[in-house]
Amino acid sequence: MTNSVFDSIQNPYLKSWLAEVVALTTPSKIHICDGSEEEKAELTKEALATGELLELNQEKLPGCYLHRTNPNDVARVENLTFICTEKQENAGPTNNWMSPQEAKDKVNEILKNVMTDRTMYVVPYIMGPANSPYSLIGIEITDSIYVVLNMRIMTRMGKVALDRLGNSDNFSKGIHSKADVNPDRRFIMHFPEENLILSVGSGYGGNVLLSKKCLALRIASYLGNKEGWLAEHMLILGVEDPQGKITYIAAAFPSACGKTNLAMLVPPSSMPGYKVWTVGDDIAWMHIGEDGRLYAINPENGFFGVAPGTNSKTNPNAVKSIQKDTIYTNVVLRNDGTVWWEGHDDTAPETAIDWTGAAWTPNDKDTDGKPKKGAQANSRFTAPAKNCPCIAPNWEANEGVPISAIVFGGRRANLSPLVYEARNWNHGVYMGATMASERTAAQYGLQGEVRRDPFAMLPFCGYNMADYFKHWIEMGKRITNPPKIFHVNWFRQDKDGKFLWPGFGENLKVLKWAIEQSDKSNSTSETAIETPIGFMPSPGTIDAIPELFEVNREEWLKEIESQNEFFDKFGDAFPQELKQEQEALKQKLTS
Ligand code: GTP
Ligand code: SPV
Ligand code: MN
Repeated sequence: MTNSVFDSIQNPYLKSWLAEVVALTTPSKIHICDGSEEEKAELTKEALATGELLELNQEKLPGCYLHRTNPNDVARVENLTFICTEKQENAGPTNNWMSPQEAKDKVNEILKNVMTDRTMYVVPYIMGPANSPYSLIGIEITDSIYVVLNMRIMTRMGKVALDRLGNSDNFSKGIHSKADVNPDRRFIMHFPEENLILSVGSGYGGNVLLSKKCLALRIASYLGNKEGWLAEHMLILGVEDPQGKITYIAAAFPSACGKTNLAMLVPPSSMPGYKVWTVGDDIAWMHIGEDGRLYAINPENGFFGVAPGTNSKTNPNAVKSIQKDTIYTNVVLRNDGTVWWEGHDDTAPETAIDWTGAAWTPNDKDTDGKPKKGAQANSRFTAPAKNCPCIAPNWEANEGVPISAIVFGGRRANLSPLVYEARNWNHGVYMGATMASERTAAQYGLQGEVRRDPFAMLPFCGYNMADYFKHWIEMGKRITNPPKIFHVNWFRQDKDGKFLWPGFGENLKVLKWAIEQSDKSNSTSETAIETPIGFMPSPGTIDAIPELFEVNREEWLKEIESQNEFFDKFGDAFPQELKQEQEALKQKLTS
């Protein structure tokens, strides 16, 4: 049955692996994706026929479709995500671990004959610009058209990837099946030692677009540690100043904490002549260049962004990016065939269809009496990067862009000031390692609870995080011309729970200070003062209320205790360098 399809595949390694997966999953049909427009049209038609996609108003939103996931399947499942290394210690204390054999047995039982009545799609893809030396190739096998159409936006997919692969065996293998979308039979398994990913029982974003969190972060971070580079949960942007000089920044914030917003920032009217260019909004792969600087590429080809809160005030460039060729997931469907969500430009429609497909009005109440939301809190859009009006002209540069500043941030109602600068690389690594944030809807769990999320990588590090911290320290020794490192917090609140900082476009004022600091060989000057936690803007340098810069010594000493609860998990593997940074901070706070 499969001969003619397999004939189009020359690569012997791919051929034999496909044969294995076909024998296991016994699909009724096989489709090797070429990435063409005709293929897109054909698959879209099929998805519309089955209801997997709903057509939106093609006049107002050309090329746009809506998808609804199973209500039991609306976010990443960290509790069902595993790192399956031979030795448990290589997964470390922050990852769920399962032995590779046990994991495969579990998943293969679910994959057995799972595609009997389904088509198996083979999705070849490149992460990174098609000709970049830093790009990686993956093959995702899936039984979901939604996945294929999303991968088509999020990666360089189809013939281009097979061509680049040639006869090499150097590709990441991924198998995905929605199976019966049953949370009890849902697993996202990673085998970094084999460059293999197995995902079953889900149809949602980060669980199933295996290019993204699974390959570009979990597997890639493992490879980066082995090969001497960094795979990070970071946006990449360029700030152009009025003289036309562009400075590139990479920034790590946890999920749903403002990466897409910052990456597409529109300068406030108080900063004429400035412009922000987007290179990436979620993932950065960073290598050391010949000049000793750190260079970043965005491995992705699109944005899988949070819909709620996206409007012309918060993110006009995202709004413009999602007017065509966009797949919406779990948002409200209006009567005119357009979409809506909480925090949209338009006021709520009087009547509409909510994300579950049920009739909805903004007056509806949940069982707890609170207003019932029309869009799922983690509803998303998938949009091509080329739709973005501020996409950097060089965003696909093979060598990447040189990074002058690295910014860490979290969602902290208290404690953390608007911005502070690390004293040196290792202090910066300590700042990344001690990141914490309030939980958002991007993952299951108690919303709002503060949890430690080092480098915004807690859910995405494919190996022992103690080794990850060491890798960052080691990289610092090799980067002869390092970026400066900063920590920001857009989310500090007053006693009534009101944000103290306006955020969004205003954040550029903070980036401007960081860029100016990065240009200086010596951080203290008229524009910066030294505090126990690092350098901060001198009073008046950034136009912001003084509370945003408060450093409460008692709270910080408590923070150190909480950091230790986390650090202690790593035992002896935890790097001494970070303990020394913490000791130095403690001394400064108590002297
Ligand atoms: P992932 O795609 O999950 O990795 O997340 P992300 O970091 O790209 O998140 P995104 O930019 O979509 O942030 C979404 C949430 O952060 C929305 O609720 C925004 O309103 C909020 N947000 C972003 N920037 C700011 C800011 O400067 N201030 C405040 N108060 N909220 C912000
Ligand atoms: C995140 O949760 O950090 C995301 C969305 O970027 S997902 O791809 O679903 O992981
Ligand atoms: Mn993310």
